[in-house]
Amino acid sequence: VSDGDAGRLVERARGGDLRALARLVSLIEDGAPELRQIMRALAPATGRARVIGLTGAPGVGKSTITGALVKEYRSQGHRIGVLAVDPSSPFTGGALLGDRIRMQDHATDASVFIRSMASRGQLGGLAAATPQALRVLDAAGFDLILIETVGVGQAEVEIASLADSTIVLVAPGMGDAIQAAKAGILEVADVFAVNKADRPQAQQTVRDLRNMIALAPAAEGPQWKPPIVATVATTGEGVPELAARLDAHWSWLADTGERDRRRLARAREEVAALAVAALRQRMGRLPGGSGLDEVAGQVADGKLDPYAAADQLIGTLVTAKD
Ligand SMILES: Nc1nc2c(ncn2[C@@H]2O[C@H](COP(=O)(O)OP(=O)(O)OP(=O)(O)O)[C@@H](O)[C@H]2O)c(=O)[nH]1
Ligand SMILES: [Mg+2]
Repeated sequence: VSDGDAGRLVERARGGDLRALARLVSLIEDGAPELRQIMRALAPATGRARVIGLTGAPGVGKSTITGALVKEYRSQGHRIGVLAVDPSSPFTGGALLGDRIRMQDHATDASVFIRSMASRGQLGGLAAATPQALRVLDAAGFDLILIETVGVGQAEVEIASLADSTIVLVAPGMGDAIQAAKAGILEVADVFAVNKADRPQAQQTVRDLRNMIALAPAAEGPQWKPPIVATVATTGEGVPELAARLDAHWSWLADTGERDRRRLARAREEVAALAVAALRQRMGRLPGGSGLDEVAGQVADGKLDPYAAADQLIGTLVTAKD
C-alpha cells in the first residue's frame, strides 16, 4: 500500500465502504508503516463513537449477547461496529466470528461491521492495536462500537477499559463469578449480566453478585452502583433491559464528567503504550557496545549499579535517532 492508497482507503472507509474498512483493520493488525499517515488522516473525525466492552469467562455467552445487542441497537437506528478481541489466540483470524458469533441476521447489513482482531505485528500487541481499530470504526461513522474480549487476565482487563461502559458477564453457579473476581474483572464492571438465566440458580447468582458488590470498597470519584441484569442471550430475554441500563450509564457518564475523564485516561494509556513500545524497539536497534548489553555487562561484573545503568541507557535512548 502506497501513501496515496492509504489516503484513498481512509476516504473509502469514511464513505461507508466496508471492504476498505476491513483492509484498514488488517493494516493495524500488521503494524503497517502507513499507520502514521492513516492515523493522522483519521484523527479529526474521531471521538464521537460510544464504546461498550463485554468481558467474561470463556463460553459465558459474550458473542451471543453481542449479537442480541446489535439487534437491539440496530432497531434504534445505530450504526454498529463489533470487534472480537481474543488475546489468548493471536491467529484466530475470522474463525472466532465465523464459528461462534451468532449474528447471521446482520451479515448483509452495511450498518453493521463485524471483525475479530488478531495482533500480528503491531507495536505493543493487541492492547495497542485495539484502540487504533476503534479509531478507524469511529472515523467511519460507527456511532456504537462493541468490543468482546475473554476476561481471564490483565490484557483483557486493559482492553475492556477502553470502553465507555463495560459489561461483565457471569453465568449461574458461583464458579464464574469467583473466577471473575480472581481475574480482577469485577472492578471493571459498569453493568453485570447474569447470562444463561434460563438455568437453575440464576437468582442465587444475582444475589451472590449483589453481596459481592456490597462488600467491594468504594472507588474514587463519582459513584455508580453497577446494576445486575438477568439475560437469556439465546432468546433475547433481558436484552432490552440490558440496553436500557447501558443507556443509563452512558447518561451518567456525561452528567458527572466521567465520560471525558475516562477518555482522557484512555488516551493517556494509549500514548504511553506506544511510547514505551517505541523505546523498547529503539533499545533493540542501538549499535553494539552502546546499548543494553554494554551496561548489562557492567552490572553483571559489579562495575555499575542497575539504577545508574538504567539512567545511562535512558540517556542513550532519548538522544538516539529513531
Ligand atoms: N442456555 C443458554 N445457553 C446460552 C445462552 N447464551 C449463550 N448460550 C450458549 O452458550 C454457548 C457459548 O456462547 P458464546 O456466545 O459463544 O459464548 P462466548 O462467551 O462468546 O464464548 P467464547 O468467545 O468462546 O469465550 C453457545 O452454545 C450458546 O448458544 C443462554 O442465555 N442460555
Ligand atoms: Mg465469543
